[in-house]
Amino acid sequence: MQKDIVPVFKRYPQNPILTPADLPFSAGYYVFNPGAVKINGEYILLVDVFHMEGSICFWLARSRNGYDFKFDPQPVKWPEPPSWWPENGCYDPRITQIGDDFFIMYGSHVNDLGTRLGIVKTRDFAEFEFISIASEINNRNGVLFPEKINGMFCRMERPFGGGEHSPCDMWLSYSPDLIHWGQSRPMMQSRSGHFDGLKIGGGSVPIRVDEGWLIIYHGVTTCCSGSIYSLFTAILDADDPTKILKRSKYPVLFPQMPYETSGRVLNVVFTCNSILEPDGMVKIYYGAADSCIGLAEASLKELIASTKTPYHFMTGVEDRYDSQILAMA
Ligand code: BMA
Repeated sequence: MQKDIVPVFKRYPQNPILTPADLPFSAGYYVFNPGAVKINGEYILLVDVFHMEGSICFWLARSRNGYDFKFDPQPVKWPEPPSWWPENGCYDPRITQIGDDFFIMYGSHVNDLGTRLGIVKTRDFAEFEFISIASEINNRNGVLFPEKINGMFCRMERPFGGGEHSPCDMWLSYSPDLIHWGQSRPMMQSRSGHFDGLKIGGGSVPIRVDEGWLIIYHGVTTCCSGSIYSLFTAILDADDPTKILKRSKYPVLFPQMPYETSGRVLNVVFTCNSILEPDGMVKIYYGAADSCIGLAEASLKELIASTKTPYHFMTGVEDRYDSQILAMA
């Protein structure tokens, strides 16, 4: 029996929308995994640029229509980290607006020491203020919720302890001040036998919907030639986001196009953002093969409708819903 699985996100036909050739000079080999916001009609991407010195810095790209982007002439003037954490790489920014402030939670890397979650604040994307190195062990995929929950800042995170491939599941932590973090709880696990069977991590900033919080996260599986990074959705309880109400069974986007299947890292689609438009469409500006940036769109309604599989903490998934199987032959 053949099942035809159609991903919910539809790619922009002119993808990729940004490649290294769009940089103002040949500073970077690869551009990928941007954070994104829309402010007063302007789309701003904070882009990972993998440069010739072998580390990653941030560069802004801007657009008035959400499709045609232009890089700024220079990279971002990123703030100095504390002397005890001599950051020599920053990547995968998630940008959360709270009031007039934009908080950027990102992977802060120090050679030989590892990766922590860093937090930087801006109001205008011109001046950036360092807030904290906000994790004690290796941690990535930190995503700050856009509202306080039970009076506290709240983040999804993916601590990974020792090695890169130690169990990689999603946790949730709270903070009164964005500096001290705690009340950490496990939140969501990888699902063996699925395309998110090896590791998972937060992607976009959660979107508040009637049922709770909709998130787009990445899930990894392996095959003989390495890892495959796809995107999935889940709906979390509004007041206790460690409660996963539903999860998409199949990826809402998975690597299929040549610019996603080949590049610096093969078979990767990875998002750090989503933009909800007034007409109910959701845009994601996703990293493709850690090399360039694609745009894909889906309606919020469809994303919610396709997030159907009930999820039971530690016992896995009731595997009954074939909501995304559109045709069977
Ligand atoms: C993850 C992060 C991402 C990257 C992905 C695929 O662990 O490092 O920045 O896009 O791997 O290589």
